Amino acid sequence: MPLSIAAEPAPFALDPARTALVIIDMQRDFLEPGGFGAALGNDVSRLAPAVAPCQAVLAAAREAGMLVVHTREGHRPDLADCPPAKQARMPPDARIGDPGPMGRILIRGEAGHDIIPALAPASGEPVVDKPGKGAFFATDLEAMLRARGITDLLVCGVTTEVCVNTTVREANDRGYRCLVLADCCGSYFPEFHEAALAMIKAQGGIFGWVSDSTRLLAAMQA
Ligand code: C5J
Repeated sequence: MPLSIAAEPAPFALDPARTALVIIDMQRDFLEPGGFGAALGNDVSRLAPAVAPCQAVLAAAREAGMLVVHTREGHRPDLADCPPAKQARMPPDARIGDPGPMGRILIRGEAGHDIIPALAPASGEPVVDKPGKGAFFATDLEAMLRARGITDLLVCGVTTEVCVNTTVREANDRGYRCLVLADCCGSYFPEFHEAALAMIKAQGGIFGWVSDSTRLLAAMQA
């Protein structure tokens, strides 16, 4: 019997056996000073409020035996998978691959590329390294989900309007039902966060549902 999660635009039926928690890009490069987010001129402290709700949802998903997938945005050290157009849009002294306080900016294997310690992947939880904004682009995420019979995604992470939104759109086009947890997502721009969530749930849930950690956990703990 699926759980019913209060959500907009309608309740979301959740079967933990067919659902994966996908935590998008909760990396030091986005949440801590000196990384990619800061290089783009953002106030990285704006993402901090999403951490504690993500931790609570992660603990509940592990307890329920759900598949947990973590993603990381980043590039190969030789930058072979980094489109020049992506790099060119950054300040000349702080581009992808340039040295920074957490190692080379947005490069796999560097300290800044790591997931923040508060949300560190547990042993056995897949980590998907992605070169783009969407978690399905140039990754094996879809193969992983199909192999495990996953049909629905709980989506958390940063930033709401960029990698979360892109991933949810990609997932929706592939037939996955996505429930985005608003307080588990964050943006450097509060107005973009709100608009991104509004877009997902508008028009009868044009590409997903929106709820929050409180409503999800209430249903899971009942
Ligand atoms: C961005 C992301 N904002 N993870 N990446 O460039 O949302």
